[in-house]
Amino acid sequence: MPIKAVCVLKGDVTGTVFFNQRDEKSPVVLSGEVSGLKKGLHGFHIHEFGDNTNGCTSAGPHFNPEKDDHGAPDSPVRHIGDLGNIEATSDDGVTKVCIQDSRISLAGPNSILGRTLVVHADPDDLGIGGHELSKTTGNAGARIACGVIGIAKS
Ligand SMILES: [Cu+2]
Ligand SMILES: [Zn+2]
Repeated sequence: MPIKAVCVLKGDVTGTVFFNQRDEKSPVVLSGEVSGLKKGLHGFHIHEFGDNTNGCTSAGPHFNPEKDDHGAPDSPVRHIGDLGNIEATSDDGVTKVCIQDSRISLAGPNSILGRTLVVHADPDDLGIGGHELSKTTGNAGARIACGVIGIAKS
């Protein structure tokens, strides 16, 4: 039974991202788009809480049930919520989101349902930038849009 989720991003930029997973053991496929980004890389993460009461700040830190350091999506050492970057190829255009990830899930202990997807102002340095924040946030800067990931109609 496939599982589907959706997130509507709101803030300085806007977007919609769909999540599809064939079954609990399969990778999650993200597809969608974000409009209005500045040209360049933008950190893209699942944060722990689905709480937006004080804007994207209330979403808390990166979703990290295994208490690891921040890292690249393809690194064995990463937060579960670490999805790397999305790249805008021009200013204020539409950026396609096309990500497949095997660590997040839509069910079980690594489920991202009810958590927050965040887009950042700056590039995620994937844990290797040498900044004091590299190992916790990738030094990705401000949270410019976010939305809670909810169950979608299948
Ligand atoms: Cu983030
Ligand atoms: Zn992280």
